[in-house]
Amino acid sequence: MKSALRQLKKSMRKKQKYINSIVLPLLFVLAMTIQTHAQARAMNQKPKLQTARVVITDQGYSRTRIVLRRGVPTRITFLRQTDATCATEVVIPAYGINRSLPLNTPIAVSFTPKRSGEFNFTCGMNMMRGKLVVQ
Ligand SMILES: [Cu+2]
Repeated sequence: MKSALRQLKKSMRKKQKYINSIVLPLLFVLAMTIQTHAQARAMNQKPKLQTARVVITDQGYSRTRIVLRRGVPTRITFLRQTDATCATEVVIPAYGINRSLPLNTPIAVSFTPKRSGEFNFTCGMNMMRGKLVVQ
């Protein structure tokens, strides 16, 4: 009788050891995996719109490099604040865009970058230049 009880205790202890060594680590890995997947999904979610703003002053374009994500609808707002440069229009040849920029009037240019690479935006005479970097 006593030995049977001891046997039972022993087997329960074994079971507990088994749970500690196998099941708990598995649960931990499972939890980590679920969390990692959730994070990856959140990071992969595409924004609905990406925007940038370029101001044109006596110094030229306020920025000459705009990094964009491929496949995400894009709106770039150009604002010309000076008559001293020739940037009275903006041209983005890769997207067939050619818009005039009236003084002190924000002009929004919209497109969706389909290919990765570097594409110019320029003034009407291709003298002032900036780059769209599509990744
Ligand atoms: Cu020019």
